[in-house]
Amino acid sequence: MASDPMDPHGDHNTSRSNQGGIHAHWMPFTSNRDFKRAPRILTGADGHHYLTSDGRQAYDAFSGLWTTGLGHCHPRIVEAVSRQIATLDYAMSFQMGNDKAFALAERLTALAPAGFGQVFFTNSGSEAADTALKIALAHHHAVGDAARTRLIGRERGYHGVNFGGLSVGGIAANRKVFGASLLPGVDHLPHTMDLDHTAFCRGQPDWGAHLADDLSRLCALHDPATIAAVIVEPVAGSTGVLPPPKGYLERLRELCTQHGILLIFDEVITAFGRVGAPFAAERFGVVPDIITTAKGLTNGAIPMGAVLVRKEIYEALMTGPEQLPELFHGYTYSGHPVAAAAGLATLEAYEQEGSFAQARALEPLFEDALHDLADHPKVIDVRNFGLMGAIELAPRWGAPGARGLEVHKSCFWDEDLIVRNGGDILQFSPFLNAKPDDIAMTFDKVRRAIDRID
Ligand code: PXG
Repeated sequence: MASDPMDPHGDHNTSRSNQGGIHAHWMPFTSNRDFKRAPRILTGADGHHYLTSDGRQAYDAFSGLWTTGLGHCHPRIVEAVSRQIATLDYAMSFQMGNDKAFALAERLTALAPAGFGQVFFTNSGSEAADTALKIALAHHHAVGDAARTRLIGRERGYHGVNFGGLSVGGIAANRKVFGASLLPGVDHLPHTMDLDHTAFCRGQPDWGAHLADDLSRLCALHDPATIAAVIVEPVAGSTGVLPPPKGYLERLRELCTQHGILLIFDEVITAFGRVGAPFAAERFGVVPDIITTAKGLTNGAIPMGAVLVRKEIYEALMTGPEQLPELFHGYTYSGHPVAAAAGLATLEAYEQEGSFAQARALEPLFEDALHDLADHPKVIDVRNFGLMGAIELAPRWGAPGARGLEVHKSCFWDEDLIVRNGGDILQFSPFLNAKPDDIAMTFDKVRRAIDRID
């Protein structure tokens, strides 16, 4: 066994659970005991590759965690962050401001669909979800509609892990332990996947727009005058890429408008080129009232999230005594100058490199390469939209999630490839500027890895 626990090369099947160096870190969304037997540790990155602790270059087929569309250690972002941290490392965000946060907010609203006038900064997508829900409630309160307190999410939805986002989220494994402590007054729309109708669909399925009509049922059940907001991901991401059925988002928008319900798009994944446009709202031609985002806002380099709101929402809240905050909400690090500098450099890079158009042009090639795996006997579905893709494996009998994790590990150890698995669903998030050959190489490697496991 290698003596250095950070260098697992060559003996990754052996137990190292008693060694020093890897115990203290309780890893998020990770099978800790399994991981610590053979840690997969990254120590560097450059462009489209990571450096592993055992000295290998691994191709990143997940762009960080849907975060890093421009590639790792982008020179423009590295430079902006380095300069900013040496100029203004931190500035109080309450009753004070910093120049970079204002500049980023202006730039972000200019990129957003028409009518979005303000941005509230957070540090993550989870905080953005909870902030958006609170803004929706505060808005109704401010306009004299305080009975609207109910929040509607969707089955299989993911809006982070804080109590608000978790409550409207619909991934059972994330919720079940927290039971009665989730928010009251929350209901869920059905998710939009049914393999009988949608399996191996390329892009948006033709089937499923009618599932948006379930909002009418919830309105009838709860009284629409009690519903504050509906929150959905335009393309559900972490549940394993569920593109919206054709006409679905349009129908949801219609129903929300009809009943005075605010529509929130969680664009933590789908913004900044991931679906070939600045925001999925633009790609689908459906404009919500509130947009949350994070990840690609800073190319993943510094944590930051944001909530964009339509002008009327902000304006409705600009009431009350002028010496007091209009919204009693905020984070110590809201609009952090270093994160804002990273955000500005990222948005400049997207513009200068034409990243959104670049991503859009890659879609057909990515779709073809992904769907090449459709014939594999262990594959039960392939789904995609924009540069988001998923391959769903048939679970091994009695061991759900085992195949997915084994493919992830085999890609890492045997193929020098980083692939994300959520249970038995493999997820793909190519760089906005991925090379066509690398997309082809990715799926050759994935096929070999799927072949290799039982
Ligand atoms: N909303 C959406 C739509 C997300 O995808 C969050 C909120 C939460 O963001 P933070 O920054 O608080 O993590 C996310 C995060 C996956 C995966 O495997 C995706 C996320 C998180 C963990 C795993 O696809 N997205």
